Amino acid sequence: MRHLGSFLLRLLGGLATALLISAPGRAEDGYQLWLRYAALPQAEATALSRQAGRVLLPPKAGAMAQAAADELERGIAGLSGRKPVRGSTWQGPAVVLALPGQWSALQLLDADLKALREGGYVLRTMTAGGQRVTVIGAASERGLLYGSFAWLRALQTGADVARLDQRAEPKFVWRMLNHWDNLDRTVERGYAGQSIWNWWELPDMRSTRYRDYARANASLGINGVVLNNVNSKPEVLASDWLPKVAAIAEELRPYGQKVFLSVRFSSPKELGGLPNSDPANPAVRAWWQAKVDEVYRLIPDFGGFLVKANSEGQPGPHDYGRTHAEGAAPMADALRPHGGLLVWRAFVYSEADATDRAKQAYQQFVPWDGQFASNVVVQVKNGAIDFQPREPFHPMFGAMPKTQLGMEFQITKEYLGFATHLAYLGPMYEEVLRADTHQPGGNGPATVARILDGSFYGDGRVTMMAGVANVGSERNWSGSHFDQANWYVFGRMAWDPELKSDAIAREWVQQTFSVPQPARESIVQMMQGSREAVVNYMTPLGLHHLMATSHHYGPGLWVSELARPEWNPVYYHRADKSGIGFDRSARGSQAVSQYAPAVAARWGQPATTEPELLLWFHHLPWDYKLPSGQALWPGLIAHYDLGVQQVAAMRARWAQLQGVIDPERFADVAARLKAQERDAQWWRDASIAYFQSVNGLPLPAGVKPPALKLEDYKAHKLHYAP
Ligand code: BDP
Repeated sequence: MRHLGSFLLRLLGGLATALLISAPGRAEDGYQLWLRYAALPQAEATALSRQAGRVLLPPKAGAMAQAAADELERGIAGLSGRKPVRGSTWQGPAVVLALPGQWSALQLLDADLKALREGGYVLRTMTAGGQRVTVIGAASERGLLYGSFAWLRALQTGADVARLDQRAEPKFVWRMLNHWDNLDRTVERGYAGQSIWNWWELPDMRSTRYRDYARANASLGINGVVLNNVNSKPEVLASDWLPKVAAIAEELRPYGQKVFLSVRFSSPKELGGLPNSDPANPAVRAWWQAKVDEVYRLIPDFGGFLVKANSEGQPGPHDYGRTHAEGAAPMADALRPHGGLLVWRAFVYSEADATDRAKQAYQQFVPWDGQFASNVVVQVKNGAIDFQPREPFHPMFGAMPKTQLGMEFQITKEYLGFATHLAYLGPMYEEVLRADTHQPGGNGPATVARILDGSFYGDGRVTMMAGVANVGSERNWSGSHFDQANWYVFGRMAWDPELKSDAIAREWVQQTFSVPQPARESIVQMMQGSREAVVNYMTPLGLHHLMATSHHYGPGLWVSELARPEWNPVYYHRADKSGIGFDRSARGSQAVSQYAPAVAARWGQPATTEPELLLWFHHLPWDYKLPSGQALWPGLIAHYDLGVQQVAAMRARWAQLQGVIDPERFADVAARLKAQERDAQWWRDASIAYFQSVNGLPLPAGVKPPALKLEDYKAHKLHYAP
């Protein structure tokens, strides 16, 4: 009896162990991103292999339709355990890729398909020609590609795929990634290894990663990729470099992405040997024309150029006394006959005037509204300073109705703890896109999203949303598993800026981790709060740009000795004995006046400015009463403490998932969260120590003093930070 009992116990123990081991699945390294196509539960898998045992391709399928079918095969095989048969005859249940006029059984759908915008698709389960079919239909092969990914996403996120009826279209014409990749394979602000472009080995050798990268982009609808850093080198346009670019273009083409290059304004002089690069010089115009023609001979569907001019030491039209619009003209004119786009960045600030950096882009662009050519998009960062954990929306949005403005978000987390800290950027993108600019003169609400996607103007303009990529040579692509979600959410919002960050997080989690619903929801909650945690421990209440010099990782609030005033954190927080914050109201720099009157009025007064942006717009005494009832000094400290607590809570949440998440990814995330908690504490302590040294105020009762002295925080230097 006792033997039997212990045998049973051991058996049960063994079973439990087996369950635990099998539950989290095999170790995963993250390479497959959200395209894992992990097996569905048995009943669903069987139903799927019945419904999707065949994939029907239109008779004259081109590369993008082939890529769509490849993905369907890969996905169905993974999810159902059975590889579908590819065919072109109408028999039995099937997934049908449908373009107008190509299947007689689907004639009724043709009008709907033709009406779709480029890239749009319909997903529909229906009976046609006597068969139960799943139709993935579009006006063009690009739509078939996006529709296939969308259907696979629906399968993995619990949609009722036996009764599907969806229609979707991209809201932006251009959905772009900007790589800040250098030609030597280093990546500016890259935290995921080297550049994925192995320039040295190109064009002869082509990594299989190029296709997998293109697949991931296509799954989100990304259709443009700028290959190289905005701080560009002239060599990228050299005749012996362009074949490398052409090779990448070839790899991305079947997945619907055009390549773009960042080019250096002074290329005519530096590469072409001309005496200058003055846009008014006919020889300069001719040089650009010849160069662009050469590029298009090699890459007929080349996307265009991205230019950073007169910014942070880059050459530009101001060098010749010309405006940005004048500077853009020669390149725009050269690209236009080929259908090429010129993206001109608005991230500029004066080399000479340090009054308020937040005002300078507006000053350099808005007066020239309407002067940029029809194939130019001016690319504006989400906020007026520089990719901070929180910024108000850029005042240029809505202020240049006659100019095509595009969004530039940063996906790579330069100012939010690199790939070390977990911060899901969905809520940040959403906050900016939803913001109401209150600009007059358009249709409906003037949100940033509606201004950018053109619906506010309704004039069929060229629209664009770009994200600075966080992709590199690391096996998991983004340096950390959760940073994959930032690539994902950027792409989804570039498709539709009205999508909600939590819904996107849910989708991503469901495809990325095969875990039960409560665990999924716990991960989503952790993600949703993560960016606010960073704001709390780094730059609460509207503070900004307090990061250490050059690498921007840890705190550097005390830095004051850098050559230009606006490179120093003290320029931004302006803390002294009497108060803290940057006065951008009518009493201060008047930056608020760049916003529409309703917004200027709200942000012009501390009482009507939301606490999240208070010190962005106002310099306030340390005893200023916050809406919470607390005075500013204890209120500020409370935010730092909250930030640390939020990271601790994220860690605790994650710890509960041990045994549920596969061990490899579990351990990697756990290690990063541990480092993040340490860094949050460091930010909190260093910030409190510094501000206390300035205001001389005691710590409120119950507040823990910083672990070290201010001098120790100042002395703490990071070597070789990426
Ligand atoms: C800043 C980065 C710098 C970039 C610059 C830019 O620190 O590396 O070159 O933005 O966007 O945030 O041009």
